[in-house]
Amino acid sequence: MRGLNSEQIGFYKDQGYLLVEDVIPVEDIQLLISELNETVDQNARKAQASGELSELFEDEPFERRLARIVESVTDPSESSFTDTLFDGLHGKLKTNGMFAVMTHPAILDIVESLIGPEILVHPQFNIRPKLPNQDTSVVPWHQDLGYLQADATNTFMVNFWIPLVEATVENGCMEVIAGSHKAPLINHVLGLGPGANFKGIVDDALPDGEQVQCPVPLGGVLLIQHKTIHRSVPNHSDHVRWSLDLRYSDPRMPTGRDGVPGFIARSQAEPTSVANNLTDWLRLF
Ligand SMILES: O=C(O)CCC(=O)C(=O)O
Repeated sequence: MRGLNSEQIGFYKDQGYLLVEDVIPVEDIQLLISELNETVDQNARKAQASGELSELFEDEPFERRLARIVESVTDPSESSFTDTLFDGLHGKLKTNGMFAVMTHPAILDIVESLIGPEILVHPQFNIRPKLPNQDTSVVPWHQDLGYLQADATNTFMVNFWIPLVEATVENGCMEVIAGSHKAPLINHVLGLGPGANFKGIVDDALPDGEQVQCPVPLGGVLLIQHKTIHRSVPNHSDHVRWSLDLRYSDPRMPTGRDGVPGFIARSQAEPTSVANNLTDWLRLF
């Protein structure tokens, strides 16, 4: 696959979202998964050493180990346990595995087919381990622009949501409101979601439009735009719904994140500006 075809581009521009299957071969996300596995292992050992965890669950696979660890402790929300266990497992992870996915040629080809050959990996990105029945990782309706400075309003962003395990309705996939990217930026209020920990849009302010559940098989991606209204549903499975959300834009346009650098992943105009590896990326900080 080299980018999106015209039918896919038409759907994405009209509906504000697009599901694309078979984008990233599973072996190409394996380095990131191995890094996460390694971090889970180290964190579990630290929690065990400090007496906060009795069993390491070493034989559990990637998608279940963290969930089993959390289930096994009496108060998993105790902050020193949470700090130890989730250290390096959420948010803006900067590793070789993350760099490899962010700069994956199949992903950049999709971006190029939408915004051309000048491509910035946007500074706003996340890795998310969404645990079973965990309120604080259920994200309420929002637009990504609601989390950015207003100068990014006219920046066309290609936002990717990429599962690291198959994402299903049961384990907490994304939902989008079709066509909602054509709405203006809607007021975002604090304290929404079942954990009251996110900024989002109250139900009464949602525009009309079909609410579409978006399961994504491993290797697939969900694309949205910065005004597409979306949320994630609760994880009622027995495993962790690991995912990444990444954004791409034209480096000449405002990112809405002043002071936080993204990095250039492709450029015809200034090829020497491209970050070729993790070291080049880290050098920007
Ligand atoms: O992964 C999730 O649960 C939510 C992701 C999200 O809201 C986003 O990428 O903006």
